[in-house]
Amino acid sequence: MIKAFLFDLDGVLVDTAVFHYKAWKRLANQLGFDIDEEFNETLKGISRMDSLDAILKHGGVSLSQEEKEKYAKIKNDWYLELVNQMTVNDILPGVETFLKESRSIGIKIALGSASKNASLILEKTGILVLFDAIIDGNHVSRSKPDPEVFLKGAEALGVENDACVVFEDAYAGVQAAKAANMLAVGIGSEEVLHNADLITKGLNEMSPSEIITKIL
Ligand code: G16
Ligand code: MG
Repeated sequence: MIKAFLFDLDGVLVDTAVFHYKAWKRLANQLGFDIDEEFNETLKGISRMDSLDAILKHGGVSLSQEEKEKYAKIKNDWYLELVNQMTVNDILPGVETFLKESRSIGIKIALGSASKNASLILEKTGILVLFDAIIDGNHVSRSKPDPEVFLKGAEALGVENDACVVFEDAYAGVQAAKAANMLAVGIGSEEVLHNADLITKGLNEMSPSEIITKIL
């Protein structure tokens, strides 16, 4: 029996990838090189410091740990300028209805995100109150595909792992869900998310009850 839904943030509930991209691009430009959208795809779901390492490698730049921390903070300040302008209009289509319907049929809800800014984003978009637990980049030490973020989510909700469904837009996120012995709904294309148990284009495509019926 399905008792809980665990949601990734970026790409499932909101589209903050474009803000990350703008801020990372600005940083790369300041360091004398550029990144494009194709490269940005490889950063989805990856933690802030791991993203910075990948970007510096891409630009052929090497920095000390101290400099890296300085630049990660600069990028995050630029990113937060964009996040602070977010409103309820920045939630992806169908998200609010999906969360409310899930709650109304007794499903518990947790967030499982790599972002350290997750609570702020949920608050700005008005959906924080719909969550029973928030597990984000401040609570985990290992990035997806490690299952840590989802295992902690199930634990916080008091639900067995095999009674959880994870909603993810990244291949590594689906891998994390499977490693946690959970079911996974891939949000996006079949090409990328072929490791998911069920694939849909967005939370506006299927109701929570339909997801539960189809995935079992
Ligand atoms: C998100 C994004 C990543 C970002 C990470 C950390 O992951 O997809 O691009 O690097 O969070 O974000 P922050 O710098 O805010 O801590 P997720 O797991 O929500 O898809
Ligand atoms: Mg994501």
